[in-house]
Amino acid sequence: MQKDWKVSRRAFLAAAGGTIVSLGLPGVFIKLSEAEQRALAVDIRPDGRPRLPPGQLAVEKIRNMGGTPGTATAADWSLNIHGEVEKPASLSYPDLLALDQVHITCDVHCVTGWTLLDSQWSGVRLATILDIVKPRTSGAFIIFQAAGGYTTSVPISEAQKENVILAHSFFGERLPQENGAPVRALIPDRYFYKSAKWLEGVKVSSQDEPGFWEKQGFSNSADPWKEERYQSNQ
Ligand SMILES: Nc1nc2c(c(=O)[nH]1)N[C@H]1C(S)=C(S)[C@@H](COP(=O)(O)O)O[C@H]1N2
Ligand SMILES: [Mo]
Repeated sequence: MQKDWKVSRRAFLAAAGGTIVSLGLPGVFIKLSEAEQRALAVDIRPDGRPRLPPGQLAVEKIRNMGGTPGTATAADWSLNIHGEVEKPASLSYPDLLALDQVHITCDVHCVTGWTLLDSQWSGVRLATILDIVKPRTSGAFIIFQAAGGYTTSVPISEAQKENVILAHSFFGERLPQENGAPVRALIPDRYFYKSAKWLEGVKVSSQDEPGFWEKQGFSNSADPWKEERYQSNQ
């Protein structure tokens, strides 16, 4: 896996190409890739962590990373929230829109090495939904269940953070199909494989359940700033 990572990173660098950009000094132009340009333009987050986690390169546009798409539309989508909860619930798309809406601007970090800075998402905090279903004290993990059997998980404490949302919109438009329409999870501060597209269920569980990528050796904690890409790194 380490080997694959190096190969794909090299291919990625080659694909990023080079453009002439101004660094803001009059008359001074330096040849930089767009990715390097963006990396230079940003530095430290309000929480003190570097804007670009180690080993990541910024990209200008979200990359479609594939997966088994769902077939649900906004008209027939429903989200099953179940497991270790006092009040299991099923939410329709209109139900989701009727809850408190949040608009967040955040960076997302794919484990293959790209980071999209300042992406804009709208949706509902997962914490808002958990308040409705009332997790039991035994509920320690959130298992995200998506179309085609894709799953991923985080501890419930992680899922309740303010910037963890179920997103229906991206840059002010309904989420494109390839990015997980009608609704995907968004966990900005974990590698992007923790953000399940084409979301169908949220299970509150007393036990963790290794997800689709986690079972294949990717990190379960997936912290980009600790560069937790693979299980062997932990
Ligand atoms: N259902 C589902 N969700 C998924 C995936 C997937 O294959 N299926 N891939 C994950 C990975 S590895 C990444 S990087 C992001 C990619 O999201 P994007 O295609 O919108 O860029 O989705 C994550 N969520
Ligand atoms: Mo990814």
